[in-house]
Amino acid sequence: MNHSKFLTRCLQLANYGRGTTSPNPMVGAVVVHNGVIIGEGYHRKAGEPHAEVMAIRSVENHDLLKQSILYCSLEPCAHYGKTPPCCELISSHGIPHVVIGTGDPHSKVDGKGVAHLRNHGIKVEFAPSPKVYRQLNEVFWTNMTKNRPHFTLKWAENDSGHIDGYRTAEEKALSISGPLAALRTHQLRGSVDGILISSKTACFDRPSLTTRKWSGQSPTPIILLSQDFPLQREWLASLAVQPIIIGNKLPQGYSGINCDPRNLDQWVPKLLDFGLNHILVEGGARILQSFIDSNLADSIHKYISKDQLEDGVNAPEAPKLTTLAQLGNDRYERS
Ligand code: AOF
Ligand code: ZN
Repeated sequence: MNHSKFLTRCLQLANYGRGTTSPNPMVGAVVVHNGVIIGEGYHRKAGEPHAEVMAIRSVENHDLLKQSILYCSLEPCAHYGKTPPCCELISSHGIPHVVIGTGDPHSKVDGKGVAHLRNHGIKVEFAPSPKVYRQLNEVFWTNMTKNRPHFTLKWAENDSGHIDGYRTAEEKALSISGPLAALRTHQLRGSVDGILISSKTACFDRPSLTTRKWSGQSPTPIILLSQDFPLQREWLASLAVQPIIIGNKLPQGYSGINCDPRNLDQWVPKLLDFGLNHILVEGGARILQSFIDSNLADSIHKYISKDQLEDGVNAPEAPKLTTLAQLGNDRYERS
């Protein structure tokens, strides 16, 4: 039996849940009888049925389940979360054979789903490599295995390696990347839960931090408070989404985490409590560098324009990136 095409179908199905499953992973499942797909399903939203449940429910003749193979992109769960364990549903239907893309890193599952199936005499096989099934849910993976949000870093620099000129808060920021890069950035903003900047960037640029140029929700602003750059109430009040502030003296009426923002260990894991599973770090340079140096840069998106500047604020030093595309005049690189 060629498992790969059915596992690929699981990935396609899982992708239908993109953008709506968080904090849960995207998962797809397929029921195959004598080489023919007789049921399909995917996980649509946290709190709603899992992919395996949807796939089994979609099979018209349940008698066929006893001679079918169930394919799923993620190990069937073994715990009562918002929904009951999928592994029990599978064994109760007498499905004799299950093929899985990758194990589930959730501490309440992590092999227990597979153990339940094998203990019930079910043959369990895995995809030859778990890589693509993990990549599909990289945010979930970071959340589960590192107990912190997944961080995507983004900046634009020019050909001389500067992200800005030297300037005062009254002077406008140097415009570096073009309109296509801006579209991509807004697409990214529409796919994350939070967007993180320093209070220096807030004071200098007064950014709106919204998803204006793409569809999707605007992320929650997360602002790292530096004593040298107090936040202006007017700017805070202008934000489309109520921000979360990290710092020693939180402004009245705003929630956040009371701590020294330079100690990343103190506040980074706590962001999960605010439902911030995926965070876009947009600057400035010092914050971006501290995320890279602390091994928190899970993904980097960088735009490089053709302009040169004699002197200015140095861009962060990034690990080697891969060129993905030319977006107008900007080279788009990613880790
Ligand atoms: C599966 N199939 O389609 C998904 C799974 O609160 P619950 O009950 O929805 O459980 C959420 C956890 O279940 C989630 O953290 C992950 O470990 C697993 N997700 N498992 O068998 C699915 N979405
Ligand atoms: Zn499940």
